[in-house]
Amino acid sequence: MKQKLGIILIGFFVAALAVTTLSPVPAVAGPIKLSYANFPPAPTFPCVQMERWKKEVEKRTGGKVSIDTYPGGTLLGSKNMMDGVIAGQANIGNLCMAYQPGRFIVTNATSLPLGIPNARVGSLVLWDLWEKYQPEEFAKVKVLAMFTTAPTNIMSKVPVRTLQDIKGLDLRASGGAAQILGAWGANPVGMPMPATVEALQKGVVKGLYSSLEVMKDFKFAETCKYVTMTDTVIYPFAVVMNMETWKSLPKDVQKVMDDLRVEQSEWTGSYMDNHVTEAVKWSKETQNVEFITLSKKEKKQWDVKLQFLTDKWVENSKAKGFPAKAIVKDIEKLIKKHSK
Ligand code: DTR
Repeated sequence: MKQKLGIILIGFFVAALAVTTLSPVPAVAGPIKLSYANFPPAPTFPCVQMERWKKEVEKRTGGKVSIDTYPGGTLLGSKNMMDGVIAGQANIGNLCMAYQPGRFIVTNATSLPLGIPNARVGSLVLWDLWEKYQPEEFAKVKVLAMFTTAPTNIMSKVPVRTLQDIKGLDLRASGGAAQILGAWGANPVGMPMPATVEALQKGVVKGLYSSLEVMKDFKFAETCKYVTMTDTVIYPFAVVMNMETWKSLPKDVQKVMDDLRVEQSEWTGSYMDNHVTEAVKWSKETQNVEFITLSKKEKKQWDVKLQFLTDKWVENSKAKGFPAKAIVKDIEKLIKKHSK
């Protein structure tokens, strides 16, 4: 009897040790600690939404969960975010899917020139699209939020008023957005956002193509004194959690995170839209930036050059086995639905 009890106790001890070493959920009392990695610097929108999520989860779980945030690529960088989270180097990570166009084919379709009007609508469209298609590349993670930037514009050191002005101009962009610059005749230079600061300073690029909140958050308005309003495509983002971490969480904590998913996605879109307005005002009033609106005739010429992009994407993605036409139709329908 005594021997049996001893074996049971040893078994219990081994199991408890396994739980404490393998999972982020502690066997002893105290909050569940989770790490959350992000690639850009703390004041930028991906990190602002991260801090908001952290605060809400800590509050809504009554302190049961405590989240350590790592902005600025201190734990994982922009290109190894997804794999780092899958490998468990961080429990949670925020990634820009546009930086890996070939890996996130379905969700990156939102960055085709289909007329997403703002980040709030973009985020809701992206969420619904992801939920409908549940692409395989997310099978190893738990998706906690999906959101997009506001539409993209040209920020440059030299004025861009016509297609002639953009011809051969070195502009930084990534993913689908880079293709758009190419279609207009610019020379797209691909790099993640954090690398852009130095590239602009060193003159490697003459400007960039992004949502306009970066004029303020990265202080690009100090070097880029011209903005050409194109309001074209958005960049899609995702927040993902390591699957083992997710499975190890208590049901009530999972529920808090599940209930936050759409809310957080929409919150981030709205934050982005408001912050763009603020950054534009700041750039005009304190940095003397000129905002260039293309004439109707000029804009038409720019738009015509983008028409082939969606057809090309459909053709390529269909060849890879994706229901490409249906995806584009769904995005168009969802834009209408969420714009109401
Ligand atoms: N426009 C994309 C994504 C992006 C927009 N704002 C930020 C801020 C920080 C990191 C990425 C982004 C881009 O140009 O990379």
